[in-house]
Order: sequence, then structure tokens, then C-alpha cells
Amino acid sequence: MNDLNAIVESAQAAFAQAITPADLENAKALFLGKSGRITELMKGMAALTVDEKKSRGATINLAKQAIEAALTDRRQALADAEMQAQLRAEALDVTLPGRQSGQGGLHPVSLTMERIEAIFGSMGFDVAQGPEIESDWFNFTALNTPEDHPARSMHDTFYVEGGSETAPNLLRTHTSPMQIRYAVQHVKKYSSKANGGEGQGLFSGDMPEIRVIAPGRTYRVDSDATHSPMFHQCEGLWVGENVSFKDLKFVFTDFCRTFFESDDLVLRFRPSFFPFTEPSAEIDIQFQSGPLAGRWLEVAGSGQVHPNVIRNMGLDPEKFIGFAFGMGPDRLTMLRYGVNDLRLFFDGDVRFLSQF
Ligand code: 2NL
Repeated sequence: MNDLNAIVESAQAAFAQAITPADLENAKALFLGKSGRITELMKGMAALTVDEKKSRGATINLAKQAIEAALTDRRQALADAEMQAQLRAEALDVTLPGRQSGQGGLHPVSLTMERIEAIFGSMGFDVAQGPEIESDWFNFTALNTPEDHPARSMHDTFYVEGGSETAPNLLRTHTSPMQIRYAVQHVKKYSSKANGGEGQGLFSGDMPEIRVIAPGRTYRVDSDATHSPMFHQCEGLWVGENVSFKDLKFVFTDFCRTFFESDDLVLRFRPSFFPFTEPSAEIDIQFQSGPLAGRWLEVAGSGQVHPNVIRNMGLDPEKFIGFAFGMGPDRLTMLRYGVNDLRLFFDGDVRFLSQF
């Protein structure tokens, strides 16, 4: 009996020392395996009498059952420990704040561009977009800019490789070239209808009015707190048989009041000069109330389209007349939101941009 107690105790001790399931199975084999200690004792009963076998067998069985119970307990303990370790490793702190994926938004200048497009769109203006790398013809010559005009110099305009009569080789300095492209297409379409595809000379037939705005990126060699080498422009053009400065005044006044959401502002058309318009005027606005009240703020240039430019669109200036204007959406954005440094728009600082 004593020998059996010792075996049971040494099995319990061996199982307690096992810290992995594999250790435990190895320890089990020492006692219950093919040549384990209990198995050996069973084999040793062969020489006993039937009565002796009965009593010895019963005690060995008790010991075996005690060892099996210890084994089952230890298996359960190891499984519990493993489960606890896994729960600790995969613990979730449900009280932590969630991870937010930041919501994006449009750049303030994009918001202004969309606003301008929507307002002029509601007045029947088409929106034209086109190349930022332009030819000398579309950017300067077609717009009546003299060969020796300072804007053509390398101090003011970014030139790129190449360039010829037709090849693009400069970064457009305004979006007017796109309006010339749009007007030429428009005239081609209606003049070929009028004379069977032979669009020769200047067109003086009937056509729907040209009403278009050209928003987009423009480039000039200039960089300080109020100038960026890349900036935005939106130009407008309205050409027809009976379009006048009074239409320009009405359209632009309406635009400003809608854009700034205020009827409490007045406009001033101040004589100026541009090669592509004659006469020309700067457009200033003055708020009558609010933080900017009382100051004249320059918002656009404008004028009646020069007859040479009308000609370069393929139109007869004796029949067609128009007006054009050009404004800076960057500056309009600064005025609308009270931003005092243009460079904030192009630094890409989310602390600034997320305020819009
Ligand atoms: C300014 C001046 C202006 C125009 C742009 C224009 C376009 C064509 C024909 C004639 Cl296709 N004119 N555009 C006219 C006057 C002024 O912009 O200071 N912009 C910020």
C-alpha cells in the first residue's frame, strides 16, 4: 500500500511540475504508459493467486484512478492557464476612444472656384477648361499683346523647352488663351454651318452669343506675401451683336452680391489699361457694413474686347462686340474668409485647411 501511495504522490508531483501539455503527456507515460510504473505493477500480478489478485488488483486500481484524477485536474489547470494567457494577450480596452479617420474637405480656393462656376452658370455662362502649357500665340499674340510687351519677358513668364509658331512652350499667365480657344471653336462651328464648311475670312453671319468663363491655374514669375508663382484666375467673356458695358456692370455687380452674400456693397469701375480690351476698367468693390466696410478693394480687371482680339476669334468686329473680365479667386477667397497671407493656401497645413 505504501509503495502505491508513494507512486501516486510522485505522479502528482510530476504532473504539478509539467507546465505545457506536452510535459504533462510525457509525465503521464511514466506512470500509465506501456512500461509505466502502474502498468509494470499490473504485469507483476501474474504470479499471484486468484484471491491475492483480487485485493492487489483493487488497490492498484485505486492508485491508478487517483493518478488519472490528478492527470485530469492538471490538464484542466493547464488549459485554463492557457485560456487566461490568451485573454490577457488579446485584451481590449473598450473604454479607449475610437480611432477616427479624418474627414476630408475641399480646399478654400476650390470652394471659391465652385462658387464662381455656379453663379456664372446660373447666368448662362459655359465653363471652359484647357491646357496650362500654352503657345505664345494663344497666350499673348491673339490677345493683342505687342511683341515688346514686358509680360513676354523671361522675368515675368515661365518658358519651357521647345516652342515654335504652333508649339506650346510657356506656362499660361492668364486663362484668356482658353477663351480664345473656346471662341475659335464656337465660331468654326457656326460659320461652317453658315457657308457649307468653308470657314474663310471673318465671320459676320448669325450665331448664338459666346458666354463663357475660364477658371484655372496660371503662372507668373512672382513670389511674396501677396503673389504666388502659381495662382488662380477666372476670366469671363461675353460676345454678341448687342452686348455692352452696361451688361458687364450688371453681370459683375450681381456676381459680387451673390458671391459675398451681401446687397450692401457698391462697385466702382476705374479706368485702366489692358492690351486686350479698349476701353478697360479695374473693378473695385466697397462693403457698406461688416469688417471690411469703407475700403475700396480691387477685385477684377475688365473691358470691352479689343477689335483685334475679336478678329483673332474669327469674328468681324463691325458686327460683333463683347466684354471680358478677369479676377483672382485666391484674392476673392482671402476677402471672403478674412485670410491675410496668400501663402497659407499653398503651404498645405491641415491646421489652416481644416477650418474651411
Ligand atoms: C486682371 C485683368 C482681364 C481680360 C482679363 C480678356 C479675355 C479675352 C479678351 C479680352 Cl479672351 N479680355 N480678359 C480682360 C480685361 C482684364 O484681367 O487684372 N485680372 C486679374
